Amino acid sequence: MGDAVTYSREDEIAFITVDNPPVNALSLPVRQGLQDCMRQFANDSAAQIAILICDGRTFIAGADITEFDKPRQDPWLPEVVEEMEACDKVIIAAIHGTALGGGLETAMGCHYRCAVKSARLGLPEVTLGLLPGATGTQRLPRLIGVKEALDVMVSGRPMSAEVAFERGAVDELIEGQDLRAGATAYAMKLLDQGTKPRRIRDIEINQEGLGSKFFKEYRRSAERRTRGFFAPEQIIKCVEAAVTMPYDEAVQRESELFKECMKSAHSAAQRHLFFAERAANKVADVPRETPLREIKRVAVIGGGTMGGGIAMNFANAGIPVVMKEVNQEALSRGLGIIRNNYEATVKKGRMSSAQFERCMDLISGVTDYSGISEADLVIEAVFENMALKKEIFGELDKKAKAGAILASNTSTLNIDEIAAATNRPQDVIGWHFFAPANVMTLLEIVRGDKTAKDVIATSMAMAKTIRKTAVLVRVCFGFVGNRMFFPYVREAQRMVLEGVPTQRIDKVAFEWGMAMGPNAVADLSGLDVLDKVNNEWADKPDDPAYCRVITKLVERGHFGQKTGVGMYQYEGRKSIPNPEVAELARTEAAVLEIPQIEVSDEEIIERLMFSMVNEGALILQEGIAARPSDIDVVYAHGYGMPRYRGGPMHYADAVGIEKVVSSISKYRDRYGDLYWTPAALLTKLADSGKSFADWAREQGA
Ligand code: T1G
Repeated sequence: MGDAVTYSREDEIAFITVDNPPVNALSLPVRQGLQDCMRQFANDSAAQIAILICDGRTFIAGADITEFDKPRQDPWLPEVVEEMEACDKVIIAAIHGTALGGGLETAMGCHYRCAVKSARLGLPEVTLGLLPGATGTQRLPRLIGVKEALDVMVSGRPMSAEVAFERGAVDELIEGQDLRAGATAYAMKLLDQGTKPRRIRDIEINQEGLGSKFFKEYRRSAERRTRGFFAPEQIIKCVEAAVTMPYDEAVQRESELFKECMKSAHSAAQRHLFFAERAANKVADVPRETPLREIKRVAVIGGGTMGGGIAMNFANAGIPVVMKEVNQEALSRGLGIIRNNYEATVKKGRMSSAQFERCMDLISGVTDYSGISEADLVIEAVFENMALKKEIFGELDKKAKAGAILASNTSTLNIDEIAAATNRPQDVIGWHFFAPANVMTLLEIVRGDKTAKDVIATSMAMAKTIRKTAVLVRVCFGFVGNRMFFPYVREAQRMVLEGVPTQRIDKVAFEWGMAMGPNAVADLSGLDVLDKVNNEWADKPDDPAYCRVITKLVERGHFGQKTGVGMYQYEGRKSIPNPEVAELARTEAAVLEIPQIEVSDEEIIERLMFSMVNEGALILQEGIAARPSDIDVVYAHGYGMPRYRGGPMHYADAVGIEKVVSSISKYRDRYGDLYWTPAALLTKLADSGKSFADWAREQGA
């Protein structure tokens, strides 16, 4: 392994080249190397100008996140950036791939920036619960304006090179992909023009539009978008300092606030999810080099809400997709829903008409199995009924081409049983999308006992192609997400029976950070759907109180949002408490002899979250999920759990496994063993003072 950073010179142009695969992160050797090479340039009288450039697929993608939990080692990045800027000879940053976080801060320490058009530039630290801690909060507002800089940092979304150029963050766009040649030409141009170093720290902040209310207004708009997150407010404070303080003082302020973010539980959770999402891609028994099956055409069986959303994912990725429905009327309805969805996106300006036309052209419809035989991947998305799914897979076995992947969008049913309806169980796999399927990023991929490794590898890779975060799980009722969701809803329902108002339970869950409370989610998913799933559940607990209120509401034809009445009453999208529920709960509680009790907010959270964690531990014991962090990815991407909680298993580690077990035991003492027997894994971890993260490390997961 050569030096992470090397110095070379061609005539009067010096090259400072970073080579630290996979993403040129600013690890200690890179920071040290940058400082050394910069000093070499400063002292190299033959070198008139320098180009900072990176080998590999990207410019510097930020600080090395793996170093964050280790003691600080100098040189620290802000120092390197300041020293680079202070150089009295011009340094140009030549950018390809991504210049992110500390990478863009380093580039802003340079005097000029050039980039290929495919490059992206951003400060995504907020996605890690952090802020740009190497002068980024001071430099970007000077370069592109306060509002634009705040938007980039608070959203965490990168700019394209062209937008960065328009805004002044990039000085030269390189035509074509030969960055080195383009950067060299740009350097020559600057030399010819006798260009001097331009230091961003010396640029005055453009105060235009920054009236007295600017930050107040910005805070209000940001609050709505980043509810509950710690870091966005710290970023706003840094930019406020940039506008009101001298540069060096404001940099000091940035450094203080950076430290606060770094030690926050939020950042620990969000960094955990960063690595959890990347780990979820790795399947222990499916080697990275497993050859993938080619997916050029896709078919979707069922053009309902899920089927339509699924089809859109492939059209969005430029893959032709044929959608099958039982008759023309149903097909027209399905295609109509797709068209409406796209038109709504165009209206919101998030899609051009050309893109709209392109996607619609890629989606076709049939009412028989013609066209299915050309598909490399067939996804069944019909009603949640085993007999119907088996019938369809029997048909697909006859009609689909050899080697086609046969996937089911079932959300609970047994993939092995579905696969047994074919003569090619090795080609059968579960692809569990979440509603709305064209929006939700989670894809639970369910491997059956006979699913072939290349089918698994191809499915995981295709998930990336359609911009989904895939988590591989094994077969059990409800897989990972729904299986853990059942106890969550169960406890919410039990508390309603015990006299806790529906809206209070939801308010506590919402303030804890959930996108919606359990009762509101039940109404959104459809009480009839939940009730049907409960009744199909072979291992449903023998408990008459189990989701009793839902069962009773369904008997009265109240299915939630879709009927306007459920756990809440709905006036349009507005929900108001449904007095019928409290009445129903009192009546049923009396019949079931369930005492009305006082419940604290802490107990509400404990029962909702720890019932899930306990089920999560059972899932790990059974090997349904490969690692605790996979479960966290499922909940962050599929169930509206805020990233600053890190997912249920990380949350349990943050609370402390001993605390989780002692609370579970407390509820067992009150309710008995049926639901509240701590999982063996939990007890073992508590007894050994360990966490799920420790367990995962020991498993090598
Ligand atoms: N540090 C360490 N490892 C990193 C890394 C980083 N910054 N970025 C990526 N990796 C690893 C990743 O774990 C994976 O490892 C491999 O690289 C490929 O990544 C002071 C404090 C650049 C857009 O937030 O967004 O700078 O799994 O699978 O899909 O202000 O990685 O192969 O073992 O994601 O092509 C700010 C984070 C840091 C950018 C490429 N920077 N990275 O995506 O590959 S904080 C970021 C990304 C900071 C300063 C602050 C993406 C990518 P493995 P990958 P990809």
